[in-house]
Amino acid sequence: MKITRIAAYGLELPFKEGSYRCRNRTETGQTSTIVEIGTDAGLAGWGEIAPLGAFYSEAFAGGVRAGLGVLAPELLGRDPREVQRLARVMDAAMYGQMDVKTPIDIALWDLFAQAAGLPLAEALGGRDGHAVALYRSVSQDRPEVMERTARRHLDDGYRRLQVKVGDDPLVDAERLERVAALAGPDVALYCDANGGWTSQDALRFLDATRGLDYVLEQPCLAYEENLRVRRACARPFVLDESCDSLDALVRIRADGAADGVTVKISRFGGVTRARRARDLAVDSGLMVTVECVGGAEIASSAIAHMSLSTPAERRTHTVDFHNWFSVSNAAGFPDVRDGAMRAPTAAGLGVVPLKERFGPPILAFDLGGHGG
Ligand code: 0XW
Ligand code: MG
Repeated sequence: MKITRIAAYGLELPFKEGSYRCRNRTETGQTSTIVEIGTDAGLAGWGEIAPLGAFYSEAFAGGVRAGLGVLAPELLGRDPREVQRLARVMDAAMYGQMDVKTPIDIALWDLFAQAAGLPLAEALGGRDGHAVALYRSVSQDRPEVMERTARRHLDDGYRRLQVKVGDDPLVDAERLERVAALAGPDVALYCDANGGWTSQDALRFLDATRGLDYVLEQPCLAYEENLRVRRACARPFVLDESCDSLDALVRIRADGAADGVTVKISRFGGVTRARRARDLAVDSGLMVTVECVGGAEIASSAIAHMSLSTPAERRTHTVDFHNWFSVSNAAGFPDVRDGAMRAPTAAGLGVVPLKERFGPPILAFDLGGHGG
């Protein structure tokens, strides 16, 4: 099988809720870049990356799209099923830039699984269970507004809430108190600062919320600051943004720096490396959330397949990003039920991209032709 075409499309994803705020920054939507890889076998693979915003990580749509123009020519004519080799081909052509590599790598795994006649979860070693528990982020806002947002998410069936903190720790404590009082003891609560606090803020928050039951996630940005908080924290502790490489994960393991980690597919350049990080985390006795930074059904499908191929006893939860946005980019994704997400059962990602919604490609490279 040969790669004969690599095209990329742009799609704006407005938040259904109008906006989303985390780490004290508000966005009204995410800009998705969708990659299509065509082959001489008539199969096509699809991938997606939708950075949250340039404030959140070293990724933004313009950079992703410029990078795709560099990488695409490197892959034309090659066998898409050689996913490991093509990850090294991309690394040789481009140092780092994991968000650029992500949609290509996901599309290659889509093709690999299609060629094997397997859903991606099975191609990754098997589906453990049929559904993954979902959490829903409660966007950062005034405490009384977050209480109303939490009420909506609970009414929509979510039973795990991620309260966005990272602001003034005493106002954050009020945010959590209101959501906790509303949610009751049967709802799992996570307080995710996305690195918005200093260690001093985090310790003040811990002190103000001693009587509440929740998991603390990524209080500070710097790893060493999180380590100081971890040493003073008597509750379960998750690192997300600090879990940004295999080296970082090895350090988290050696330092006992967390009880769980979040493996964002785009932080690792796609399925190829995110799977390695996931497996290392599982074998290190850590709880694991596999997700990504955003996206619609194409991204959600990669998230669902990777989450379901994670051992159930080590899987925390995940996120149904496609339900955050008012625009869909693929059909055939199973409905979320009872606060849990299933993965498609058709070969590959198992969704049908709605190509007619994508408009003309923003870049396209064809084997033997010109590209750009
Ligand atoms: C909740 N998320 C998955 C959405 C944004 O990408 C940030 C991220 C998080 O872990 O907070
Ligand atoms: Mg997080």
